[in-house]
Amino acid sequence: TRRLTVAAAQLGPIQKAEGRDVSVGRMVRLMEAAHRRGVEVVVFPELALTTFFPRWYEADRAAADHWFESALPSNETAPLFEAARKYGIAFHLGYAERTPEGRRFNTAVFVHPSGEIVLKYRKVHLPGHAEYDPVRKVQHLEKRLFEVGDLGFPVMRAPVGGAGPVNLGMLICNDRRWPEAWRVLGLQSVEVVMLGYNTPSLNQDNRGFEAHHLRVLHSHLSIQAGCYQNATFAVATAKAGVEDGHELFGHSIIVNPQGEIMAQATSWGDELITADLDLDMCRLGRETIFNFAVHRRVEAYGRITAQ
Ligand code: CDT
Repeated sequence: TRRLTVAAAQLGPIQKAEGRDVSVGRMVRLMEAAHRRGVEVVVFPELALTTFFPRWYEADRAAADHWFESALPSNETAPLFEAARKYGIAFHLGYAERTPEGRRFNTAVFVHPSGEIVLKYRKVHLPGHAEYDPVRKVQHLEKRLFEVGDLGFPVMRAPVGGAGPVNLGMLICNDRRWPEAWRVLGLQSVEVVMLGYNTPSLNQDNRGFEAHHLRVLHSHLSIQAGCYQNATFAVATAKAGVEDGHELFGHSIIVNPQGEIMAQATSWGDELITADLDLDMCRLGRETIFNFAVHRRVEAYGRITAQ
């Protein structure tokens, strides 16, 4: 059997005034804990290095540039790469990317223990709005701060830990609510989806219908369905707790291809949850009910990609 030990490294809140030295220090401690538990892959959240800054409006877009990374590793993020090398652990990191051409993306990378960036993904489903919204108590300015990802939904077959080559894919936060995104990964026989998120406990647009207690349900429902319908594992890692008065719900999970939750975070702080994945478990769905080559009916799906 092909086995892989993975961790979701949930991060508690990062306040607006806190620098990357604080977040990176906490992340290195989580990697140390991962090493003690025999973990081979650590998954950090979306935009893991800073507070969830799309809640803060800046009339001048360039005034938000200090939240972005123009190089990876940088002096500030180098300790993550050093810990990966020291412990032989691969890691997934969500961060705000500013390219040499000045383009901005909400990005995630998968880094081999050697420090090589093996896979990069840029968030496709950007939620929120582009202009200041006076009706909202909290802004969600991803459409202002980021371009729509231009890399599609890549899956990379890469050697990881003792499992040998594994089909790896990524989603970022709001992407998890979109079955099309999961299916594009499933069509590439993804085996482990790495997914970071920052999700407010309160939906500012709820119109009285999305009660507080349904927020976690909707997150888990999406991830569990995505895993089951595409015969994949997922490691879904939250940023959690209260950032400058704004609550993120946490509840990081690791899910198997049957859609079952294998591990779940129970705190709103820094917390490592782990699971031993038997990757051969992906074969059941892929070879039977979700054997896409046999059962998919693309001739009936035209509306999915029509504009
Ligand atoms: N970060 C992120 O994508 N969060 C969204 C919140 C949507 S509310 C505008 C999410 O789907 O969890």
